[in-house]
Amino acid sequence: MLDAYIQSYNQAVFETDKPAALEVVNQALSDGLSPEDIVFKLVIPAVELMMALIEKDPDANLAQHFMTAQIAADVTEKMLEKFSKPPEMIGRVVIGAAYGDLHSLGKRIVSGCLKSLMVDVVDLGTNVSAEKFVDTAVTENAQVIAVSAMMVHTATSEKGSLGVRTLLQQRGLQQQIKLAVGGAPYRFDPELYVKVGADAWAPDGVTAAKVIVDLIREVKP
Ligand code: B12
Repeated sequence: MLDAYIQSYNQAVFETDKPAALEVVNQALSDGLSPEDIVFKLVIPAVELMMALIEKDPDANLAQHFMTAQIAADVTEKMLEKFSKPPEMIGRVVIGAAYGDLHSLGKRIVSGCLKSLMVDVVDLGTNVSAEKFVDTAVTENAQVIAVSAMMVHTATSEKGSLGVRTLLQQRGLQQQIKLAVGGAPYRFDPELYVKVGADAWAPDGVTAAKVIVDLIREVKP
C-alpha cells in the first residue's frame, strides 16, 4: 500500500502536478497513513529523489526544481498542523534561514521534527539577520537558535551564524543560548559548523531535532 502511494506521489511531483500530489496525500490520510509517515516516508524521500535527478542534469527544468520544493513545503505545512500535539513543551527554539538565504524547506522540516519532539518553535522565516535571531531568542526566552543555510556564502557569512555567535559573546549569552546550524554546505564539510561558531549541526531533520533537544537539556536545568 505504502509503495503505491510513494509511486503515485513521486510521479505527481516529477510532473509538477500539485493537485495530483495533494490527492495522493489526502487518499493516504483517509486510508489511515499518519501525517508523520506522509512527511517522512513520502515527502522527504520524493524531494531527495528529485534533488538527485536535478543534480545529475545541469539543464534540469527550473520549474521542476521550484515546484518540487513548493509541493513539498505545502504538503509538509499541512501535515505539520496534524502532527500529534505534545502535552508539555521541553524547551523553545528560534529558527530561521540565514541572512540572504531564501531556502525554506529544510527549516520547515526541522521545525516539524522539533514539534513532534515537544519543542516549541518560533519560526522567523527566511533572510533573517543575526540581530533578529538573538533579539527574538532573548524576548521569547529560547534555549537554542537554529540557523538554516543552503548556500556556502550564507553559511559562512559574517551576517549569518558567525554574526549570531558574535552577538551572543558580546551580550554574555553564551551559557543561556546555544547555536545549531544545518543545510547542504554543512553536509559537504562536517567541520564547517565549528568554523562558523556553532555548538552543533545535523545532516537531516530527524537528527537535527535530537541534537537540538540535547542542546536544550544542556542549558535548561
Ligand atoms: C529547492 C531549491 C531551491 C528553491 C527553494 C524553495 C524554497 N522555498 O525553499 C528555489 C528555486 C527558490 C531556489 C533558489 C535558489 N537556489 Co536553490 N536549491 C534548491 C535545492 C534543489 C533543494 C534545497 C532543498 O529544499 N532541499 C531539501 C531539504 C529537505 O534539504 P535541506 O534544506 O538540506 O534540509 C535538511 C538538512 O540540511 C537539515 N537542515 C536544514 N536546515 C537546518 C538547520 C539546522 C539548525 C539543522 C540542525 C539542520 C538543518 O535538515 C533538513 C531536513 O532533513 C538545492 C540543491 C541541494 N542539493 O540542496 C538548491 C541549491 C541550494 N540552490 C542553489 C542556488 C545557487 C540557488 C539560487 C542562487 C539560484 C538562482 N540563481 O537564483 C537561488 C537562491 C535564492 C536565495 N537567495 O536563497 C545552490 C547553492 C550553491 C552553493 N554552493 O551555494 C544549490 C545547492 C543548487 C546547486 N547545486 O547549485 N533553490
